[in-house]
Amino acid sequence: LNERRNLLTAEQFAEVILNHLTSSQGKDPEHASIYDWRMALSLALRDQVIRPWFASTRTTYEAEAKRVYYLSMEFLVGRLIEDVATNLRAEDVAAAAMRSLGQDYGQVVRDEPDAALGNGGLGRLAACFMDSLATLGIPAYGYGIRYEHGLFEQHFKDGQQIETAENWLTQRYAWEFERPEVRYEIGFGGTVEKSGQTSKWIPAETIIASAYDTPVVGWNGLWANTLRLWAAKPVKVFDLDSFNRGEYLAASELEALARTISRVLYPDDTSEAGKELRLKQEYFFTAASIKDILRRLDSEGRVVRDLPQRVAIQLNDTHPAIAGPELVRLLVDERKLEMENAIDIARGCLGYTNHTLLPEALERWPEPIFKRVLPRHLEIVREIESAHLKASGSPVRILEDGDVKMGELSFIMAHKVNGVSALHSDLVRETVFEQLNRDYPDRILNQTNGITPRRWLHNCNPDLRILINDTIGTGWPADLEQLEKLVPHAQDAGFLEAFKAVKAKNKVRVANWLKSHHYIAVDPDAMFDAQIKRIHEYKRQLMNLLETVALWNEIRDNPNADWVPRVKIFGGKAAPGYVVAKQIIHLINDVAAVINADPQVKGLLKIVYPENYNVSMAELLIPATNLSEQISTAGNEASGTGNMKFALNGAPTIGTLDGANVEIRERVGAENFFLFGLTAAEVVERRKQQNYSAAAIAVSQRLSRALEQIENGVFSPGDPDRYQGLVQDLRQKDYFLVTCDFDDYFAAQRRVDSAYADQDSWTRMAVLNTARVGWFSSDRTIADYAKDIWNAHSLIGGARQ
Ligand code: DL6
Repeated sequence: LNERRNLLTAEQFAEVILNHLTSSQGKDPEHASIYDWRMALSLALRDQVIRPWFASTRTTYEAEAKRVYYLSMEFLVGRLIEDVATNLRAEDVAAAAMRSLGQDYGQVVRDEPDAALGNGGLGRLAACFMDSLATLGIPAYGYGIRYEHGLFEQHFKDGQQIETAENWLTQRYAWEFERPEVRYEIGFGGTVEKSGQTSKWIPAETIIASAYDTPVVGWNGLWANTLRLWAAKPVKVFDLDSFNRGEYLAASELEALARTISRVLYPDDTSEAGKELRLKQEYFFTAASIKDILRRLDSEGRVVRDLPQRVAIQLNDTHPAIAGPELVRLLVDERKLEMENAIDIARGCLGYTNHTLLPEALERWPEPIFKRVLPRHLEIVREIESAHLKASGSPVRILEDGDVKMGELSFIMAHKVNGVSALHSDLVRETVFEQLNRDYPDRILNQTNGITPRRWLHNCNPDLRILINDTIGTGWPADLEQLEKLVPHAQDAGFLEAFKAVKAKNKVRVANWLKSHHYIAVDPDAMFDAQIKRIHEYKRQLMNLLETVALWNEIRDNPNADWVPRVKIFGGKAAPGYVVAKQIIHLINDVAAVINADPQVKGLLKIVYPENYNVSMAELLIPATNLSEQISTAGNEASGTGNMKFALNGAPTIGTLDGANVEIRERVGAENFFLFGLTAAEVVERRKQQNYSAAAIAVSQRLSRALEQIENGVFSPGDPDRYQGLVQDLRQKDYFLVTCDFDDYFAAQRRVDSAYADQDSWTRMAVLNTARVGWFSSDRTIADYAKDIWNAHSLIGGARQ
């Protein structure tokens, strides 16, 4: 296996880079820009992936191994240079080669734009899973959409979020290979022709799905899988007749229309977009992927009966739920199988992961839209529904109230359904799929999320990596639970000092970056307290902000008390159409402007909110953070993965018993976690009470004062009524129980202050967080999916260590 790695010396690697600079970029070193150097470096690294990539494909064919297909609307990949270099174990060689060419390796690495083909947790999880599938040597493809514009760029104008289009493809993407020969026709609309028992769909409109492949190499360069992204193209590129008539726009219309399908990532991860275009996007990439899977099966000389033995298809949420009906359609209409047999075969392949309980995020398509876009699929959904009703006697329907319910469809078409943390999976069983769980009692299982330790410790925190390597050896990136070996070192004063020094250095790095990129000065000796994630009411950035205002008041009331200096860091984007979330952003910036300008709290409290939070920003901020804010209303955060990243990098959590927080706390120890707030069961009970928010506000003088300040315009003097609506909602409704958890949260924050004041014990706590969260490696998650859902196997066995 090791022969798959083509270990070059720095001199040899420099030569490869120079070759690419001249032959691929057409530049000589004297005239090359940083972009040229980055492309040359990336292409040189990509070259090194080819050997393991080809070898992995060959091994998979020879072993006749089962393949995993991960279907996801989102892959939030981020930058790749460091990822590829370290997985190839070539980071030192690459850095030395660039140095020898007179280039600053770090600067070139940072020049790479983030591939932002995702909104948040769900998309980043998919990217971590791709890394782990390759590291474990499990044959797999990721299938998604090659969006021309990734997640929008966020700017602040007068404190308000402004969105502009993201343009990652205006530069060439170094990592991908275009596959013009891999193309499928994808239809929409039209009619269904019947002839006896057979049906044939005649689409009204057809576009082409065209493949672009990015190899994904795993740790040690032993295995590489493929991320295959589909771009939409027209069947006929250009209409010459129109052009010749002088109708220039009409001549290109076909192309523009087709390309619309893969043009933009929907910037909303929690609510069904309600757009026909979104349904078309979902069908587009799912149908292309299913055709590709069947083509590969055919090429191996297999028959469709073999599908469940050869193929595991995982649906990343309901977005690719149409995979079930599409596979059934192809099996029945084209391969002439019986309907029930086709449904069973499809179910044998499909697994479905649920990522949210929020009702607005469980997709439903109005039947008229569904029928207009996918008329044959609607018929098949009816067949699936009646087969389910007949087999189970269940009252649960897929078609209800004029909608096609994609959650129910996914559940019924999957042989396994999983939640993403223990609590979430329990709630999936007890709430959204309560009846279906009774109908199919063994179908739901839990797979707690994980994160790749390569990106989220090894690469983003180089000084901690070195300290850990020096302390327990280098086996941990492939076996993260080895971090447990750090536990005894939590008693070692020398180790604690070194650990603290790493954190201090990372904080200086962030302070310098804030100064140079955002013109904000922060004191690196203050506690860095971070809440970085999408802005959503259930995540309760508003509660964090209210606590900040209350703390500001207390500091001003008692300026001579022993305050622990804090920098509150916020980061995150709001969906462009989510009005309340955008108001929260505005308020954070307004509060920041007032507090940061107040000389009375100077040096004690500061709010920073760098714009355009993305994966790369997370990689910078997480290693520098002291306190991780995971404060969602219990029962709402399916898992969280930021919580794992912070703990791994030595930031204890202040949090509720929500999502994976529960399991993180169990592992790091209750004494190393700042718990507060209502439990999920208590949340349900509290919501049944009358006027619960008014009652909570009435007993909290601190909260009342902060709310009054906000509603009276203390933070928006030029527009004093700006936040009346926001505060009124808290007073009258407060669905996410900000007011009910506020006092307990404030008290937990003061426990944090006291704990932080004792730096030795704080650092011990931080070390124990790092040492005990190894279980949250996505390698463990993927190994469990492979065993419990996919029945897929590693083809590199123990060699990955
Ligand atoms: O499972 C990945 C991630 C979880 O960690 C988050 O807790 C959850 O909010 C997120 N869910 C979504 C919802 N998208 N949809 N549909 O992004 O998934």
